[in-house]
Amino acid sequence: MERNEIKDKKVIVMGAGKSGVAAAKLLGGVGACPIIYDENENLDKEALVAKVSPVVCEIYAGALPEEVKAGADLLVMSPGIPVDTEFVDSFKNRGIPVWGEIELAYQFAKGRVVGITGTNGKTTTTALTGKIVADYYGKSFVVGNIGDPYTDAALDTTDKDVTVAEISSFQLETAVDFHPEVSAILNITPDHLNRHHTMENYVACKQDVTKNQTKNDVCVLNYEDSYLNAFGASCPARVVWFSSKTTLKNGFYLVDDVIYRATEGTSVAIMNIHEMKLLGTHNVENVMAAMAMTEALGIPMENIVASVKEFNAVEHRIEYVATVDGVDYYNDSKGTNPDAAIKGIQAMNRKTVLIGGGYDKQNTYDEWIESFDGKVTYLVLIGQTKEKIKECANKHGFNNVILCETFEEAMNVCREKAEPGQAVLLSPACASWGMFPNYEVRGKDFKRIVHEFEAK
Ligand code: UMA
Repeated sequence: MERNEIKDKKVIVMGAGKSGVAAAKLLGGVGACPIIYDENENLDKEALVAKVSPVVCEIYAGALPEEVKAGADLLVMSPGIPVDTEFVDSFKNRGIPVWGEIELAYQFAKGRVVGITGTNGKTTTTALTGKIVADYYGKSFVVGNIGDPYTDAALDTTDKDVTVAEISSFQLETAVDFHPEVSAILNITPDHLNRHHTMENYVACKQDVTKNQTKNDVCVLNYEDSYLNAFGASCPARVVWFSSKTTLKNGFYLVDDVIYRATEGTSVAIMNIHEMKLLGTHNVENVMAAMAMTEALGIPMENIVASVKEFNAVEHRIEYVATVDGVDYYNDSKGTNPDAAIKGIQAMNRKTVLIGGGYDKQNTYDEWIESFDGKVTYLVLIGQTKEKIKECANKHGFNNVILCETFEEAMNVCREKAEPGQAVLLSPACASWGMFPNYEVRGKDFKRIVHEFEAK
């Protein structure tokens, strides 16, 4: 299917969340006939009609009639819906193209594209890269997994624009022609294995951000990540490395709190990390990746550094909320896997009561528990994984574990257990699903309750 063939075509949009709504609107805007299908039989169709308005769509919830399926010319998938299913195969087997929402946007978007993936740090790096681009060019489109669908912005982009897209492994699974001029893979640690089944599949998905790149393009990679270090040799794009541990001959690296840019063995000091507002070595890595990407776009280093100095932490990422009764509350709801949650603990410089648990993505929690390092006084657990994590904590000799049925109950327990001078940290190492629609709602709920504590 070519973009100029889409007019009057029947396109099934699977999923009625953010991505599905935006995809249907784009399709309506280019003259196609979107048909939204969501497996939730209790879908609020009226609310959906209002969201896609003025575009008019057929809507199916719970089941899709065979004749509608048979008449489709294209299937557009929302990222949260698995693609290794009989439903998706039935389209592929008939030669019907299957695109992800990102691919649909890419087909209609103009200008230069930056694609950022990795297990952790994507959102901070994407927001920072978007800021550097906007500060220099006066404008940037910041889209994708960060929360604003690419299809919402695609038709507004022009040849002069730069789009900075955070791309998850789910979104890469259904990318076809998606071709960023500059890409980055920040790190790869186990996550979403319930969807991708094996680590091998997950790593391959992440590397696919480069699959349409050539040596005229740039891919920014983390030198310290063993998967990425190995991938460098076969990466189809020109690689720019960054490292927080090794002095590189080429690339960006950190020594004694200073970021350097090395070219053929000659190094130039770029900035002292105390000049930035972000905390933690993982954030220095994110900054180096953003520097490498924006340098590749042609932005002068002095402009890049000025933007980095101004940039603040993003919401839900080790975000300070308030101090109540001498206890500091931090929202790290974006800590949706053990590796991200380890960064949350590492950033705490005092005794901490920790809220963990949530949806089971079949991760293991040993390294997370080991990272507590005497800092965590109580582990307050919620959600589907609470028993599994408790067992793991006990195995590692950590017994101050409290299980709670609701989030409110967990918050009250934290308030009771935390002493003045200590911290309460929401950094659950799990997705929010099952208790919340997404991590943002979980983080906002945390902040709401903290502010209620404040008011009492
Ligand atoms: N649905 C089905 N069948 C299923 C699963 C879901 O019909 O098997 C339906 C649900 O009933 C619901 C809709 O699909 O109505 C939800 O679609 P979705 O899960 O793709 O969610 P969206 O609201 O479209 O949000 C998606 C991303 N969600 C996921 O990847 C799970 C958002 O990333 C992203 O911000 C948004 O598109 C805009 O591009 C969130 C996320 O959790 C933040 N991402 C994961 C992560 O960061 O770890 C990858």
